[in-house]
This record gives sequence, structure tokens and C-alpha cells, in this order.
Amino acid sequence: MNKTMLVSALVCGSALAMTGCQTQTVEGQMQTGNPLNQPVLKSTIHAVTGDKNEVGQMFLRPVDGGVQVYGKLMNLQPGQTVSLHIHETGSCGNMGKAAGGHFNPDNKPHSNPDDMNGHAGDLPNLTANADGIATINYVNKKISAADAGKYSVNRLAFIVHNGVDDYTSQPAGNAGDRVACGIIEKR
Ligand SMILES: [Cu+2]
Repeated sequence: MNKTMLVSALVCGSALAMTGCQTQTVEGQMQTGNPLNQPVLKSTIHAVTGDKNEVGQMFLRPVDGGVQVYGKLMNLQPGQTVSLHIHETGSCGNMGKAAGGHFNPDNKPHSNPDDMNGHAGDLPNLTANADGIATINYVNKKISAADAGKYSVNRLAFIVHNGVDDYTSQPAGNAGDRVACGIIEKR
């Protein structure tokens, strides 16, 4: 991290989505909060086409009642809304199709991410700011950040779609093409 980014992170503290803090780095976010509860899983998100550029980073850590999913996506169109899910297979091959469907250990229907009767891998849509950066800071109550287990997302994959998840259509919210992918790994 360069010095400018570090200063930005310190100024902005833990206010992940605070206006004016869009330059805050995810590394900065990691340094806030309970030092005993740092992120245990990380995913570097890459485009699934072309030169497969890095387009974002996601972090996961256990918190009261669930797993905090936080990070950012870059290189979006200003104001663009995209969708993000955790998919069931830790592979980004075949333009992201190898990641399979949404992580859904209890065989539920797709829904909005706050619906406890929805897919465990459901997450909120993200909208990019004027710089094309979209952040997420969301507590998912249906997944685990443990190494293994029925609800563990270790070694699964994030998928970014280029459309808006309507939280209703089956099986995946009519979210559009898969444009980026990242394997979830232990830090
Ligand atoms: Cu998806």
C-alpha cells in the first residue's frame, strides 16, 4: 500500500460506505474493528475474459450472527449496478461457468440476501460511484468462514454478473452474464 492510500484509510476509519471515502483501500478496512477478528478468508476478483485483469477484492470474517463480507469492485461504469453471489464451486474456468450455481446448501429458492429462506450465497447488488468503484459491507447470516463444513464458503467462488439481481427470478435473479470471478481462499 502506498502512503496516500494509507492516509486515506486512517482518515476514513471503519466507515466503509462513508461518502468521500471511496478511495479507502480494503487493506485499510481490514485494519479496523476487532483485531482478534480479522478476515480469515479473501478473494481476489478477476475479469473472466480478455487478459483477466484484477477488478476487485473481497474479505470475509466471522462476526456476531454471521459472516461479514466486505470489499470493493473496480473498473465499473459510473452508476452501474452489478450483482454478486457466492457460487458453489471454487473454479473460475470457462468464463466463470465452472463456478456452477449459487451456493445453496439447504436447497432453498433464490431470494433477496436478507431472506433466511434464500440461497446462502445470495448477496446484495452493488452500485458503482463516479469513479467506477462499488463497495460492499454486508453480514451474511447463512454462511460460515470456517475451514470446512456444510455452510463454509472456503474454496468456493464469488461471481460478478453484469446485470441487476431482481432477487426474485429463479434460479439466479436474472442477473446477466458472468463478468468476473474470484476463488475464496484462506488468508
Ligand atoms: Cu451469481
